[in-house]
Amino acid sequence: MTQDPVSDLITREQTRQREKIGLIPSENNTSPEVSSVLSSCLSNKYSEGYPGRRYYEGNQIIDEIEVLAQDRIKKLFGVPYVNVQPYSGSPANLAIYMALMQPGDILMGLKLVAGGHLTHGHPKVTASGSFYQSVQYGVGEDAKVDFEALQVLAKKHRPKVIVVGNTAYPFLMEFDKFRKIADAVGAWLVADISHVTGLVISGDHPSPVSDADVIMSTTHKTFRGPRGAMIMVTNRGLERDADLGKKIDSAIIPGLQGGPHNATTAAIAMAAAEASRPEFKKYGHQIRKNANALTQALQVAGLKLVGDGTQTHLMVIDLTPFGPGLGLQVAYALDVAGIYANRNTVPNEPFSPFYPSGLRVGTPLVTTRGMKEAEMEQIGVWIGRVVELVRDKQLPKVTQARQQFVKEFRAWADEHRQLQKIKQEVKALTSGFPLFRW
Ligand code: DSN
Repeated sequence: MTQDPVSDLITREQTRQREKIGLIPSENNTSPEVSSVLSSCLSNKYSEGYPGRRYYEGNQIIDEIEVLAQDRIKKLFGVPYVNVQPYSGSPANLAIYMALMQPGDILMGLKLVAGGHLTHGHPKVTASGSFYQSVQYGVGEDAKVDFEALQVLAKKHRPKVIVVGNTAYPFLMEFDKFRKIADAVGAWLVADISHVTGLVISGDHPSPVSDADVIMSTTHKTFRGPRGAMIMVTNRGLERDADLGKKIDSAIIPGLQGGPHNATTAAIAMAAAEASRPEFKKYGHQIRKNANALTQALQVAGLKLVGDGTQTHLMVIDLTPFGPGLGLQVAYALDVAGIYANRNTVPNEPFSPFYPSGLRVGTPLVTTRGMKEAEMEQIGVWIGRVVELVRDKQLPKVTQARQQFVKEFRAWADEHRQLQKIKQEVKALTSGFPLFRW
């Protein structure tokens, strides 16, 4: 029997992941145990509803699995309520908004260019920015949340919900300051900790549990579980509305979703057990050490970072000193050289999210592979060399000329000898690091 091309494609992707260095801060590798749960028979079962009240028969074991996942998450974070069914972060955030707001109510979140997420009210093109009136807050000159401006905005607009969360914000989220502002205007405080959940567990980032009403996290980033999400309600949230958990449950199903992905639920339970191990704390601490080491190496290589550094697992390299709109070229050339990251906007972005002027890098995945400070130093050197090679490849100011420019740039990079040389060096390094190591 001939082999299905899908198997070959998976093998090729496995090789790509093994040979390259992954610096996308939202990506991570799961343990073999979590991976094997994901491919189990659990995905064959329909189980719309919740444990003990399903719309389908045959869910005796699925019920036990979901309760186990809930109990482990509640214990891990110290929260009284959790829903582990959201398919991912975007529907989870929408479910929270459905539970807390009516269409047309005012939502406040961090601007995308300042490091916020699309689902935090990015105007016009997103559900959160269309169904609700979105008022966005930003950052100051130091790239940190401008709390004075945020307070003025909140008092003026009196939002129903304030979201504190990020995807490209390198600093700690100061939940207590957000709480004070939310209290002053009677808003719900929602913390989206998707990026930093693992750091919250390891004690390397403050926990939002005593300040937020509702907490959302995806489960595949620093938490190192399957692709999915969870919504937690804190004691504070339940004190304000004893039915809040039920409202979240209803917003997930029947509000937004159908049957939960049961293999994912079991993998969340497995990942929660892994996150309770002492080794997980070491992993969280090492993510931070690696982020500091990479920051230093990038700065030694002459690169500027948004906010001049990091307090978390990620950094945004500000490429505007070399001219605006260099993100795509740097990200593409790095990938050719065996290092993949993602282009990203910078605060006061002179171009656009598609042709941005920054590069986002982070250390969760390389930490999972067992890399430490010495490897971060080497990675910083490689990134510096790649930026040096492409810094004069400036994006045309004329919009119509850009597609052709990108095509020619890619052809140039694909053949570049220096990039190929770095790729071989990267391959030699990654051969010493498995995809997952405790
Ligand atoms: N797409 C994720 C990230 O890369 O940060 C957030 O949803």
